[in-house]
Amino acid sequence: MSSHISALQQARLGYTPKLPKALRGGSVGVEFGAATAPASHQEEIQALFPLTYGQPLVTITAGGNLPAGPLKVGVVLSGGQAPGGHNVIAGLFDALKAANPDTRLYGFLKGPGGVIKGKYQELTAEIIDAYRNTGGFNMIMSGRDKIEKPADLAACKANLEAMGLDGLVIIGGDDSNTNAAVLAEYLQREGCKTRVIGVPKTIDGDMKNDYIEASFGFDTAARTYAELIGNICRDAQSAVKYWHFVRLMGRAASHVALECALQTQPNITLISEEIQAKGITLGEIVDGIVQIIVDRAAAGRNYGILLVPEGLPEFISDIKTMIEELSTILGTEEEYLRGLADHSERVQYLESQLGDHSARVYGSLPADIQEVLLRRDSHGNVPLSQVETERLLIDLVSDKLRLLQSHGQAEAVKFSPLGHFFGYEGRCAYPSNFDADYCYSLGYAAAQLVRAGVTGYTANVRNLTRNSDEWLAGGVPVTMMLNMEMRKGKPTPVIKKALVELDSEPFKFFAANRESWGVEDAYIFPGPIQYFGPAAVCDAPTVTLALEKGVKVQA
Ligand code: FBP
Repeated sequence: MSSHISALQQARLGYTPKLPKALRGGSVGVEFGAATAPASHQEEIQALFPLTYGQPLVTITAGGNLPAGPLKVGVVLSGGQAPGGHNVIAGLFDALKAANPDTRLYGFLKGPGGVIKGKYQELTAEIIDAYRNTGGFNMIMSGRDKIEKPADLAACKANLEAMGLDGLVIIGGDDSNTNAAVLAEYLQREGCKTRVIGVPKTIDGDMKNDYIEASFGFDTAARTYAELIGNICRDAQSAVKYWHFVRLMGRAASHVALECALQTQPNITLISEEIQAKGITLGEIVDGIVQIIVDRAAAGRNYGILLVPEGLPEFISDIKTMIEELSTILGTEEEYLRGLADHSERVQYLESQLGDHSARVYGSLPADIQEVLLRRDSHGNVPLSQVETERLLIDLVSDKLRLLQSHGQAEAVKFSPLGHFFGYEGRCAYPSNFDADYCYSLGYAAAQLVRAGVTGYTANVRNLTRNSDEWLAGGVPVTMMLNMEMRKGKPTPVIKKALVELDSEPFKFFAANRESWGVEDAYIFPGPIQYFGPAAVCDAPTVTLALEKGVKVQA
């Protein structure tokens, strides 16, 4: 790391994250609740996780006496970056060292692949101190490998045993926490002493349920994008000549787009889950956008802001079907396709293999999007962050407006569109105070779960809309959050992704207000994240979390 650091980084290194009361004292204990079960597929899940199924919820309490012997613990960052990851590691380190200064913490390098390959580094106070309250995962880096195949599980076990690890903390999203459960069960079955604890991470905000109120990183990422969107709203109002189409990261769920809409009140926000629920087609989406553009032009406003979630393509029924058909073709013929001479040969071949409607949908897309749709990541997902949906919408809206104008309609419209994508910009921002505190507390909680000797749990911290004094820390058994879903044609246990619910308070609030945000300018300008200052400016939770917890919010 460079020896020259910014003034803000210097100041943030000295920030002391807030901890829940129960985690602050010298001695802590755990309380076990009643046995748990997943909401569905109980028998299948029990059969797959006979040893870790049904474990009780854990609450961490002040004043207990968890074992204080020296431990060896590993930590790994998995998947996409999310602000606050370094604070999870710092919280873990501080809690372990507070319990016993001889405990040692090891960071596996470049994600779960580091556990499989046995690549790690001991994390000392000197290393940790340089990363406190900073964004990014660069302390030990991340990766998207999955610990899943029998050979990978066996390699992990061999490495964990060789290192003599008592615990492994996996910081990741729904897939990585599912993997943590698979590894926990496997290690227990094999008689390996390493217990596995997950920590809920993802800027997408889709790892949440009754026990996990938010995934870390969502707060900071959404605020970073909201600042930029607010700035663009102000620019649009000043220049009065551009329509900005902004795509926002979030592989599947639209939580990021919804939160940004709630923070900034732009003219149009598409919510994928609503589009899917109502079976809205791409043509209908375009018509809806054009209508607002025409109405604003009639009111003398040839400018505006539209937010589109990254995950949208997979929520439009005909595109979703087409992507599924492509996945099936890729499953058996990827090599043949890659061997074809060029793009047009690939398109020709695919059009002959896809169903009629899917072939038409695929054929209608721009060449660069057609190519991205042929890629898959290690989890079998289309890399949607590379699909320029905002540009596709701009093209389709422009075509529609031209058509209307050729019929003498929409004459007041002057449409000058600009496209933006806000994604990677938000994933490594300095964590907001909320994320800095939340992550540090999660790390602290994970350490107590390792000390308590439990395995197959995700650390949780609840009561997040209250003062951090009142936050409650503990652990939720991963098996309790699992359900069975079809993955690569096979029923597979996975943590259910939390999508935007149309009957949730955040969506209802948005739906009740969006009409007035369309034609009028009701923009809100949140400005940059503030790290020092009054709590109302620096420590507030997201609007999504506030509404979910019944806190009153003003439009
Ligand atoms: P995680 O689910 O691993 O946290 O990653 C989320 C995400 O940031 C998505 O929003 C985005 O689609 C994806 O990662 C991008 O992946 P990559 O970092 O591999 O380009």
